[in-house]
This record gives sequence, C-alpha cells and structure tokens, in this order.
Amino acid sequence: MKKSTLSPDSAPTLPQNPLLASDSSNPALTRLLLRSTGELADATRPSLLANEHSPVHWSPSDWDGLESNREPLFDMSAVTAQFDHASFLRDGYAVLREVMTPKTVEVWTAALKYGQELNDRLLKSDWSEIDWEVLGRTPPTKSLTVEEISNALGGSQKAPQSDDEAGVKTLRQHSVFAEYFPAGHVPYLMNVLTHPQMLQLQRMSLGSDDIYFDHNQLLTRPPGYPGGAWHSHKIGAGADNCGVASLSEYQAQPNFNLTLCYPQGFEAEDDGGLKIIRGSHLFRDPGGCWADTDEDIQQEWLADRVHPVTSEPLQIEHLSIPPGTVVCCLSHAAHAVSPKALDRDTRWCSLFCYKKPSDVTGYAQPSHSIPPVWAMKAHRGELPSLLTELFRPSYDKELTGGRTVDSEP
Ligand SMILES: O=C(O)CCC(=O)C(=O)O
Ligand SMILES: [Fe+2]
Repeated sequence: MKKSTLSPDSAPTLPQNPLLASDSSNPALTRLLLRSTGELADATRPSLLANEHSPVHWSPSDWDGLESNREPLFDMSAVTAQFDHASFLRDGYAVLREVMTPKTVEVWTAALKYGQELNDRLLKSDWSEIDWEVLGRTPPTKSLTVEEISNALGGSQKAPQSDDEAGVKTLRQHSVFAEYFPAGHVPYLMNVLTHPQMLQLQRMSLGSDDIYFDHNQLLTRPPGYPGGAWHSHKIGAGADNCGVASLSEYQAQPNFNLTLCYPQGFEAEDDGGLKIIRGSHLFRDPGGCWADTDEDIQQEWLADRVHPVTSEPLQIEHLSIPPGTVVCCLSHAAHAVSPKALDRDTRWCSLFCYKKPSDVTGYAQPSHSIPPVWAMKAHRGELPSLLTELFRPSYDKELTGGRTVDSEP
C-alpha cells in the first residue's frame, strides 16, 4: 500500500480522485467503487443535515425541472460590454460590475445564507451518527474542540484540516461540509454551476470551447475575519514556477478561471474585500508569490517587478465592488483578502472554478474537488449529459493524461 493512502492511525483513506486512481491494493477504494451512488449519497447527507432538496438526491425529473425553470443569471449585454478577453489575459483578472439581475442578487444571497446554515449545522452536531465506513474510513478517535468549532461557525475554511484525525478532510472530500461543493446541497447553486450564461462566461474568459468544472466553495467572511494572506494557485501540468510566459504561451496553458461571485459586493477597506495584483499571473510563481501582509509582498515579491507586457510597476489594488458583481481571476494571479471589521455585515461569496485543457497536449488537469459521489454518478451515466461532460476530469483517465491529482505535472 502506498504511504500517501495511509492516515496517521494507518487506516486506508480514499485517493482524492477515486476514479482516476489505480491503487488496487487500497481496500477503502475497492469498497467505494462497489457501492451504489444512492448509498453513498445517503452517507453524505446524515439526518442532521435534513434537506429534502439536496441535488445529490435529485431524480431525472428534478434535473428536468432545473432546465425548464431557468431564469437569467446575468444581464449578458452588461457582461459582454465589460469583458474584454485581451485585457483579461494581460491583467489576469476582470471585474464585471452589477451584472447579476436584481432577482439573481436576492436569490443567490439567500442560497449562500442557506449553505452557510447547513455548514454550521454540521459543525454543531454529533459526528458519531455519520456513517464513516461508507465514506471510506474508520470512525475518528478525536473530535474538534469547542474553541475550534466556535472559530469555524459562520465562516469558511476554518475547520482544522492539516490532518484527518477528527475527520474534517473526509467530510470535506465528500462534501458533507456544505462549504465544499455547495452546489450539491443548494439547488440554486447547482442552477448557477450548469447555467448556460455561466458557461458562456467561462468560454469567453478561458478562450476555449472546451471547458470543465473544477471546484465550488462558499467563501463567507464574517465580522472579525482577520484577513487572508497573499497567495496564488498552482495549475500543474508543468506550468507553475517555470518563468514568465508570453500572452500566447499563457493562453495555451490548461488555465483555471476562479469566478468569484459577490451578490452583496464589498467596500475597499475592512470589509473582507478582494485585493489583487494586475499582471502578477504572467510570472507563474505560486511558489514565490506569497506573503502575510501588504507591506511584506510590497517589499519582497513586488519590489523591482514590472508588468511583463505593459512595463507598469506591479501594484496592489484594493477592489471595491457594488452588489451583483463577478470577478474572474486567472488562478496564477496574486490575491488576498482584507480583514472584516466587527461592525460590518458578513461578506457573501460563491466561488465557481472552471478550467480549459492544454492547447499543446489536449489534456485537462484532474479535479481539485469533485466529491466521489458526483464523479461516480457522472461516470455511471446517472447525470444529465451537460454535467457528465463538465465533470469529465474527475473520471476520464484519457482526458487527464493518466494524472490522478491536480498538482502533478
Ligand atoms: O475570499 C475571497 O474573496 C478569496 C479567497 C481565496 O483566495 C481562496 O479561497 O483561495
Ligand atoms: Fe485564492
């Protein structure tokens, strides 16, 4: 058995993308692949999360209903008036102000609040009622502390998961935590994931007819949120930490578009807003381009760097955006999040990340986090054909060129 499949207590754990793996000696994986998706779906929705509308339990008529009841997400004339592909590729991000319809703003905000409520419900509940065996591991012997739980309530990415001792990583992988793949919990967010206007935006941004879904999260920043450090995200495929790219070389990569959707917007200061550095993506330097504070990134990574195309000095921009705004961001672009003052309201955000294949090899990167039950449903032909295609990098070894996890070259 490979070391990477062992948890600290030596119980076998599931590979990140079970259908891309070929670790036939992992009994947890073998058992998973013999299960029905119904049984696995039930284990991902313990009774404490009672939610009769979870898309993970949808029947064919629910999927038909999704198509027949669709309403516009965006004012597409506002999107096309603001989006320019050449500027996006050069700057690494695009801000599409107030493109959501008024109804979208209202319903999307409610969807994010509901997703957060489900996430908090899991944090507050007794995890001994979870069927750990079906999720592919032995029941954890440790629990989160009262302090860890209270620190995680009402926000995102806060439950400790440097290891899986308390089971957080397992609950994340299977999207039992609604913050990871909330589209599997909240019907409106599944509508967004599959919406023709969202897919049109992805084709425009990525400059590719072939697009795939990568991952989806709630990014909720409550009052008192301390801020998020500077970072950028790897894409793998040998395209990280490998020097500056020309625009045409950049476009050919298997890029990821982090689509950050803020139905309520945010202010520039102390409001949990996004900060970003125009042109930083072209350096393709996730290994070097990180810092805790604005001052640190200014003095270290930014010092003496200029935009490779425009020769402008690189600088931090503190965005300030009205409700109904979407920010598209190439995943190599340096970004960070401002703190949220105690007297401000929670900042709501949906992240939908899509990607394109490499123009050079035709391969798409494996999924970051499509939950196993969704990969298995897609692979077994249990989903609408559109979703089956969007989820293909979670199960098609030919498309991923034999890679099994996102970080491999
Ligand atoms: O919260 C945000 O606006 C962005 C968060 C982020 O950068 C991330 O989760 O990687
Ligand atoms: Fe990020």
